[in-house]
Amino acid sequence: MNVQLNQDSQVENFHTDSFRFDVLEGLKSHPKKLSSKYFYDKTGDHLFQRIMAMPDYYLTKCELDIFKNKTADLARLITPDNEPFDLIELGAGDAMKSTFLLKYLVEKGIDFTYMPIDISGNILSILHEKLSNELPNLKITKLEGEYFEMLQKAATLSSRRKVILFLGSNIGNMSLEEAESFCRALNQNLASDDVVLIGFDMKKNPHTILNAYNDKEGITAAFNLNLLTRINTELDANFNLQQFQHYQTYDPVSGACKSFLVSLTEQNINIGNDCISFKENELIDMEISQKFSEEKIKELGEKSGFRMIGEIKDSKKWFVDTVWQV
Ligand code: AVJ
Repeated sequence: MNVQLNQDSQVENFHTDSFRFDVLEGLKSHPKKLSSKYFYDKTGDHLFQRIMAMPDYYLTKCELDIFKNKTADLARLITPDNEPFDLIELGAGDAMKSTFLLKYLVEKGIDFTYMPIDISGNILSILHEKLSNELPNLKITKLEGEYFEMLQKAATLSSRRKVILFLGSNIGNMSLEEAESFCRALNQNLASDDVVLIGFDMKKNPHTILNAYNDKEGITAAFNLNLLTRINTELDANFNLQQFQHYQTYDPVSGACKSFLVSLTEQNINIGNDCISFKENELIDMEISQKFSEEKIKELGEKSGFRMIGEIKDSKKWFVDTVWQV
């Protein structure tokens, strides 16, 4: 019991140390920057649920349309011969969309193991519980940790062909350069004939995109500001949320949809023993949600060493799930 507690608190310290390091490094850069991967604490998870429920946030609805209504097409692309394989999902969360695919594959009697990867052991336990109830015949192996470490672990657990799911336009949270090195690393961590299915949000009417991220209710603003609250509680800081304002942009040429926080006054913020100064109207670069053209997606796949297998769009053609093979 003691040992267990001790290990947990060491893991806890390790997380806090890298969070503190990244926050301070980001806020000491020019322009100031925070990573959107830290948005998802308990409040952040809840706010993202509310974002997904907003009528203007079309992304989840579009990809759900694909997984619900084009399941057989998806299955045919990822398992054309119905040979046994492992289905690995990066950042599985509640697997709301992929559950439609899992159900279809189980009902067809295809031999596969679902391996959700998530950094949150808590989320994985909840997911495991939910799926064991809904699909008692589904084989599940939980992989708790970082994507690439867990991909390597998956390779040691079984030698079956791997299918990797990376859904929800999570790839959009990387700059185009980061996305390219991520895809290249993915390619290098897989074996030949393995496939990846990646969800991309496509360029479309710029108003539609901006509206998805610039809601009048201020939920997206709260989602951004919550990271300051998280820094206050976890890193002993004193951000005053009244003194920061959310600002959203979309550049239809580059496809970069970006969010910033604007400092409304000149102010000094303490973070533990460090102090960060803000000028009036100084920005913190918070998040990128990159939108893609057909050409960019093709270029990304080719540059990272994949072969195009197929793609499925939702009925509005706003979102695409693309399948690439190593
Ligand atoms: C979870 C990364 C897909 O970028 O659209 C939603 C996060 N940010 N509203 C996105 C988000 C603001 C979302 N992803």
